[in-house]
Amino acid sequence: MKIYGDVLSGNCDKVRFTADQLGLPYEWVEIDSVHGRTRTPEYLAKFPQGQVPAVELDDGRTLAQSNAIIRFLARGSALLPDDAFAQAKIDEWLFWEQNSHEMFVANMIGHMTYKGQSKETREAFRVERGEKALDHMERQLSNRDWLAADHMTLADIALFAYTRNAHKGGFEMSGRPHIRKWIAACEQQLHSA
Ligand SMILES: N[C@@H](CCC(=O)N[C@@H](CS)C(=O)NCC(=O)O)C(=O)O
Repeated sequence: MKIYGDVLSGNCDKVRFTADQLGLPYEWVEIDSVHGRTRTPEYLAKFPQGQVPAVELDDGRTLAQSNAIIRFLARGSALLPDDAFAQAKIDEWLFWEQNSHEMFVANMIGHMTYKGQSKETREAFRVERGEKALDHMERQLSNRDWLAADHMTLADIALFAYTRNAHKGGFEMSGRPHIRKWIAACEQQLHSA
């Protein structure tokens, strides 16, 4: 399998972390998404959505969208338990991540890192929605170690990717001890793979 990704992208981190955690062999193809390499005719011919991450399987089939990819890679593993309801609880987090977290937390990280803009120039509604998303996570993690099960699942990997860098988007994490504890647990688990 080839993983097309940008090392600076949290969406791509999700795929890398999942593959590494499962010990799946892959070739990493670095694509500079900030400087238009996802928009070349060659890339678009393979991946019409023009984004990373994307994967190309050994038989030539391709798949895009970080959460679709990690769901495919993790099938049959503890990261995505077989039980239908357990999977649905993980999906609940994966959809929420794209709709209510990534658009705001990741966007502000990009604003202050790739674009080099100041904290003061962040869009107010994105800051507000990002704070709300982090508050939700903090509450959810106040009485559990992992987001969707009693062990690390894809829900944790998907949310960890950008939450670990939320401070780089100007979000204050010192008052969010449960998220910080969970980040440390995710790091420990992923680094021990
Ligand atoms: N919903 C997509 C978002 C992917 C995405 O936003 N990729 C960015 C990098 S993080 C990208 O490829 N940007 C370059 C472009 O859109 O041309 C996913 O989860 O995979």
